[in-house]
Amino acid sequence: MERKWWHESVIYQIYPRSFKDTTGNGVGDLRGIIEKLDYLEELGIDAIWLSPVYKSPMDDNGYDISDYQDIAPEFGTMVDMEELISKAQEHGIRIIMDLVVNHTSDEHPWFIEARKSKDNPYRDYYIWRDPKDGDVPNGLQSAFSGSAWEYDEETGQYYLHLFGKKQPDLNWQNPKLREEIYDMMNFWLEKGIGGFRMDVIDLIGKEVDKEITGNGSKLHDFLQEVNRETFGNYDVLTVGETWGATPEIAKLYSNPKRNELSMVFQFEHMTLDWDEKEGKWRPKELDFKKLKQVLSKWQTELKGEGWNSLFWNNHDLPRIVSRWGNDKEYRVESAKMLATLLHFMQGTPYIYQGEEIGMTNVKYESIDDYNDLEILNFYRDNIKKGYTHEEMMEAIWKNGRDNARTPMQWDDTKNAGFTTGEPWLRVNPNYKGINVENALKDSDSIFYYYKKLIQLRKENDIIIYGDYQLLLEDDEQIFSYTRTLDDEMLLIIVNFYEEKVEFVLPEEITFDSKELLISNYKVDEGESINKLELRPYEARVYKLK
Ligand code: TEU
Repeated sequence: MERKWWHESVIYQIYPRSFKDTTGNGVGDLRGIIEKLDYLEELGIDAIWLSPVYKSPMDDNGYDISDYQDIAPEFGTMVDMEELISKAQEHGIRIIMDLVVNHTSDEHPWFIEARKSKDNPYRDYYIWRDPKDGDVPNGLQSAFSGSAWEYDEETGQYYLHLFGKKQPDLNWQNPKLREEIYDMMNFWLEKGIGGFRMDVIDLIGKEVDKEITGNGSKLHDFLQEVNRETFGNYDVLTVGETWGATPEIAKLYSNPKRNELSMVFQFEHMTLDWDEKEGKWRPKELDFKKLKQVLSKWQTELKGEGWNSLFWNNHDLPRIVSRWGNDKEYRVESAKMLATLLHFMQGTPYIYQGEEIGMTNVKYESIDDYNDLEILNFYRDNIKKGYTHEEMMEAIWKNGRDNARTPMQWDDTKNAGFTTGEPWLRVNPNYKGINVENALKDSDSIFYYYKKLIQLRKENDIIIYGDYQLLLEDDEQIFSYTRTLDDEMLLIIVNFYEEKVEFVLPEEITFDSKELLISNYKVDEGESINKLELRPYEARVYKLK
């Protein structure tokens, strides 16, 4: 495959509402991001995936857009946005905009028009159906609880919303709508952005009457058209949020020959501790061997024919150090271990704000301390069904999206230095210890470990292009793999758990010289690696020749 800048980049995701407030209104803003560009440059990232900053009633914190070509006043102005794009560029950082075009807000002028009458010119921008036997048209469900159909009194029809009621789905079958979207995308591309992260893009080909939502038959035709009409003419990164992708499907999106997207962002590894039927609200124990299988499958099956994202976190997922690490005695060690495991794989790594300082999940007792629409709907509907408050909170503590959305912890002053006002969501009480200021003072911090991982990627082509091979497939505790390019090999060894464990180097791995690239404990460089006792969450990477 032809080399692209985004093969070699590390992306940092910002959830602007929670990053840095400069006005004292309790909500993060664009000037806050501009203020922290030095910090991000120090970390070494190449691009920011900016969660939505467009005008929005904020029912889903910006994933419900009412004007694609304006900035939400709580985040700033278009002038701030242009300044962010150009200042970021001076720091060597590109801005990837979040593109939410599966749906708009119900306060978008298109929807306000569309709902006026059945013959309104905008009616067909959305998806309307007649009632069936006095009830919803079919069984499609909203990701945020209940039916995906909402009755509209005025015109006597239902509209579709695969997410919240205030997020009506757009009708991509309508060429006029597609053209408007392309104009809007070109407006942003002309401003010099570095690309798009495309929200739930696998849903735009939906075939409503067949109850098909993901991977509809016209999905890839649409994406080829989007590419041709918009970003195909620019050297940008496009990443599709594709929940339902298999490696085969991922190649359709991301094989460069097909002119669709740069890469997929898929979740197979992140749903392994969810119940098959009931999903994340009924979590189960992680099957570690399955995790090895799934991550390895994605490494080998895309090889040369597609490109994947590498991530443990985003604004919808709980904090990885609390989820699969240990956020108490081994917070630092386990955060570094998880980072090591991921950052030596092939793909483009994404770091979610706060991950680089090992921010953790939160446990608030009262549902009133939560904000997320998905959490609140889940709580309300299940309390109605007879579940207890305690049962609901257990589930929310584990997998609720607000775990990722508590304000960024900058220092140990009030509200973690995030705001001088009242934060929109309570700051995690552990901010006195876990914050950026502390991390920057400590050369052994998680922050400097991430910095080093990013640097190593810049200095070693093997991390980007090397062949992947899983070792010790059946081991219940160790995740080990190699990457190979020409006469070089990287050997990655991690103990995924707290118990000590013995690592025995497989006989097929031979070498003349070894160099320790990174580790999360002090290691005697001369130590033989034929047999090692791995400490709790120990991670090491060797370069072998
Ligand atoms: O997420 C899509 C999505 O499927 C999630 O909402 C998912 O159902 C849930 O988080 C699983 O826990 C994207 C955005 O990332 C999310 O923030 C938005 O709420 C959603 O789309 C709607 O735009």
